[in-house]
Amino acid sequence: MTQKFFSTDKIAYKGPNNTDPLAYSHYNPDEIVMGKRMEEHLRFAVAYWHSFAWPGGDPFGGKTFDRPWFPDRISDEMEGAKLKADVAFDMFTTLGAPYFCFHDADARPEGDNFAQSTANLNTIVDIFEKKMDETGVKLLWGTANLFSHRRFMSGASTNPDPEVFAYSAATLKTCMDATHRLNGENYVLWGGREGYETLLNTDLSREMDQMGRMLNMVVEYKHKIGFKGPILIEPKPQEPSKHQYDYDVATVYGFLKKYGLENEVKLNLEQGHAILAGHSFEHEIALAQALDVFGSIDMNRNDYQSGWDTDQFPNNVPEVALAYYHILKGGGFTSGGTNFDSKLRRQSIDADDLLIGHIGGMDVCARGFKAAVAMIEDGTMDGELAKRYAGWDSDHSKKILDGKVSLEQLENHVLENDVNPQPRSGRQEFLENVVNRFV
Ligand code: XLS
Ligand code: NI
Ligand code: NI
Repeated sequence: MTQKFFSTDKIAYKGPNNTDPLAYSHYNPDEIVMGKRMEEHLRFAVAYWHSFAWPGGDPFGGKTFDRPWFPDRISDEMEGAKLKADVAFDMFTTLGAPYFCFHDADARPEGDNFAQSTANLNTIVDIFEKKMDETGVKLLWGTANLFSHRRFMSGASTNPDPEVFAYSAATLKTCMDATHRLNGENYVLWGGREGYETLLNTDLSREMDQMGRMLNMVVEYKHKIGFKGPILIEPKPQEPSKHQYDYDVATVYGFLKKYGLENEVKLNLEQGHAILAGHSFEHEIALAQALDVFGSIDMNRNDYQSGWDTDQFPNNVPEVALAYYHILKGGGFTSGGTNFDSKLRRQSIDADDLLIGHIGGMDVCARGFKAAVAMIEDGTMDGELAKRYAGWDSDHSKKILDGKVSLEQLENHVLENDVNPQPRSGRQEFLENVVNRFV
């Protein structure tokens, strides 16, 4: 790189009274919390696509960002891709972000055919490998973009044309190979256009079977190449299609069960997608944990009024705190992490806006995380929960759950003991007030 892109090369932690926009006020990677460095708890990742490939368009207007690696600034697309990688790794190290995530299409130019696209990808993967070695930045997950190109307009694995299914399978293989080579810690599948607009032209049950088959092939291939990280599905209820097959955690779990994959595949949960599905983020996290399929998170919010997947940087500490509260209660991240699948607003056109967006996101997550830790260490919430269900600790109740008691026996129990349960307060306001002590 000849010219510096950002105005600084290191974002430092300056503490809660900091006013420097290019410094952290709450995210202190080295701070020990619950016996571990904060960096190891939160496992932040930068998303390659929104920060470096997205031009700032909306349905009413095109590009607002003027990046030196965009095709109108540099005619050799491969040179553009290399410059993009330079700036991307410069940003990861400037932020001190330990991880990144990418799709094939973010990183390499599309070739004239599949073989050329793959060759382009592999050239960039060589560059990534070298830069990862030099910087210590790691890959949280890789994924395939099976939704932007017009060949995928009717879906990838759910396409009515089996040759699109084949093209998608081939692309998935190349992206899994790339992720494996770069020691990616997970592999993500977001459904993209796996859904439909109208049943007038859609055979829903056939499309689900196609998708189930593809997912099984992905799992078979993962074992074949010895990829150790989990395959993660990212649920989303709509956008781009009206009805997406991966609607939410509950829907995806049903899908995994039907195709025999509930022990093979876990989930990558995005806050904005939870909101689109009419759920809170913590609901999706807690449900995935209850079903033993929690994997990783995309920590980007939606605008509550617009109803779109606006992919904004998080800025709501109480919401983020409850998300981490549940993540921590489930034991914290293993292979997963906190990926910012977030993009700038299209008027934020300066290079440093990219840094500022991520700094804010990381600070909000750090504050929320510390609040969650304080809630756990305080123990009031857990104590209240334990009290609420204490009745189930008795031997008699345990027998019920163990399947040793019938309906008739319970009738006898009620009659013999003159059982007449009295309602007890759910104490929601009290618990909300407890949460407010920490956020
Ligand atoms: C889109 C998704 C996408 C995935 C990766 O809404 O969030 O960005 O995270 O394909
Ligand atoms: Ni999204
Ligand atoms: Ni996402």
